[in-house]
Amino acid sequence: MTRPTVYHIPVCPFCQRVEILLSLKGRREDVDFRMIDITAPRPDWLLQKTRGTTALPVLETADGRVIKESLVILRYFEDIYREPQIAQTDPYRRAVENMLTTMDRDFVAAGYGWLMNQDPKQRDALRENMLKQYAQLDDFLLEHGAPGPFLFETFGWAETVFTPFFQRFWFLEYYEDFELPTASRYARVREWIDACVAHPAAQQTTREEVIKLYYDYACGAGNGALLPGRSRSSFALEPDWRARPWPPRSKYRQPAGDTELGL
Ligand SMILES: N[C@@H](CCC(=O)N[C@@H](CS)C(=O)NCC(=O)O)C(=O)O
Repeated sequence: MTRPTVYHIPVCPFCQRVEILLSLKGRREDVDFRMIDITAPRPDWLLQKTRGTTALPVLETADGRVIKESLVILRYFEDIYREPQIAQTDPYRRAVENMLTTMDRDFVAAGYGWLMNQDPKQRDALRENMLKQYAQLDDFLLEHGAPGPFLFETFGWAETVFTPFFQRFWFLEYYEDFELPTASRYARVREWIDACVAHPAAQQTTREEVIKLYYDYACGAGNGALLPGRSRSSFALEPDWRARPWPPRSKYRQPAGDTELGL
């Protein structure tokens, strides 16, 4: 093997981070991306490479070594494709970027936790929790960031880490009627999000793809799991999502079947 290969799942936000970084570096065409169907058991050849773990992305380097975890893979590509540098080089600015990056964990958990919730009584609390996350990001950007729209002058490391999730959270608008309020306490983070999702290096997915593929997540079944009465997951590669109808927005009623979802 002479080229690195990334094993990835379509619409996986962690995998998209890698594509964004490579695009920023003008290196996307130097790396092979091999799609894995999350709705089927992982093939044996892949499990052998990962020694049994199933989470993706996984990188197989040009000399056949295996690297897991999206942030570790980003760092590896940052190190082997040195120019242009995407991470900050000044130690303090790098620390700021890293502080922001570590906030992704709670942000992601809040968004996915709300999407997967099946108890209507929990909605208000989950909305509040989500707003708290946005308020914390806003506060961080005001304290440490440039005037805007990005953390520093350009779309960089923190934007690479967060943007896939800003785009996934389109599912909260659709399935939970969530909108980030126009109040001034969210103005800085709103500006950040708008600039991130519009950036040319981050156009690997669309709102329509996210909403159609994440229908089963909205009904409580994540990672390609099958809901009762269904024979295909909304994460299936076939039929192509473009050919499917938009799913029902109501996630607290009886889930739609294969036919209604165009599966
Ligand atoms: N911490 C990991 C998370 C990766 C992850 O959760 N990937 C999901 C897809 S979005 C996955 O592979 N799920 C299937 C599985 O874990 O078997 C990373 O940053 O790479």
